[in-house]
Amino acid sequence: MARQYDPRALVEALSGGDRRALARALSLVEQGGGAAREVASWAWPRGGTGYTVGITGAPGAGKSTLTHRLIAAARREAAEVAVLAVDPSSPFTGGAILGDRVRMQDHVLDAGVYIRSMATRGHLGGLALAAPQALRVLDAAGFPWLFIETVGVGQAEVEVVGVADSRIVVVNPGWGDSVQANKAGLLEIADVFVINKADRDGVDEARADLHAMLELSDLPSDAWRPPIVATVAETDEGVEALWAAVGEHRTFLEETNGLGLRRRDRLRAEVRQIVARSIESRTFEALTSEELDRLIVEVAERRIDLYAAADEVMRSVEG
Ligand SMILES: Nc1nc2c(ncn2[C@@H]2O[C@H](COP(=O)(O)OP(=O)(O)OP(=O)(O)O)[C@@H](O)[C@H]2O)c(=O)[nH]1
Ligand SMILES: [Mg+2]
Repeated sequence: MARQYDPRALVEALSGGDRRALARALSLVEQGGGAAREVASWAWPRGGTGYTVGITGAPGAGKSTLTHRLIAAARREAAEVAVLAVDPSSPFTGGAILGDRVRMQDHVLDAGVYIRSMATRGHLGGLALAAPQALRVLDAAGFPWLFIETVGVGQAEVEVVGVADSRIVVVNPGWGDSVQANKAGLLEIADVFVINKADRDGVDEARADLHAMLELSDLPSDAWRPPIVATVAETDEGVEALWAAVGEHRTFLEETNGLGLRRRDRLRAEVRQIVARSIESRTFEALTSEELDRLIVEVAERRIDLYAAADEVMRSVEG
């Protein structure tokens, strides 16, 4: 069989509420390649109604427990929720994702909640590219709330959570945890800070750290100031306040046209990424590996320099 599932038919079915079609479409997106592209293309015009909330922070900070609580908060408003749990950098996702599944299993019998995990499959860039497309497929399925949880605090996580409209950064009590998050670039992307595990000592220290860093970041006076919310995800304490903070951020974005701008920035970055990737793959398709080897030998023997070699490669695609 040349093609097991027709992307167009899958997208039509999933936007009509067919969850099995949704699962298949997401698998195609995860696998990448031509079918992923087709699914994304068919899904795009059907999306645009969902609002994405990203949740990131260090491993074990309590992201999954919080996500599970936020699902419940959204469900109290009778809104349907889709959750994408991704682990961009760890090759050992099995355990973490399984843990998430177990933690979120309260919701498995709720037809208004759809939970999907995505693992790295060994290449980092792949997931950074696939995660936004997976969100768009979930968007096309009509979920008004889309949650994306990423594990860890590396560049890949920053990139993945960057697709979200509102971004929650989770830290734990004590000095220094938020400084780590800051180093990883999370301060810049945070719309709401959460100090989770507030049942432990050091909430004030964490709050002071965050305040100090926010002061230093020198935000313009009309910019959104990320609120700092303390939670105990285990007991649901502070979760209503967190949900309210997300709602306020959303309102702020919608009322200031920030949402449209933020989404356009994101789309611009993604289109650039796609262009860069296709130029790269086209370039190396135009060149045989023997030709490339010959060129590299010339560089290695210092007959030409690296830039000249790169120019040579570019010429092969132009010519
Ligand atoms: N004391 C305390 N423990 C918590 C709280 N929230 C979560 N935990 C515990 O912290 C551990 C990690 O919680 P998770 O929700 O799995 O954290 P996570 O950030 O999703 O973890 P990874 O996905 O593995 O990075 C679990 O044992 C939770 O029960 C809290 O508010 N207080
Ligand atoms: Mg988790």
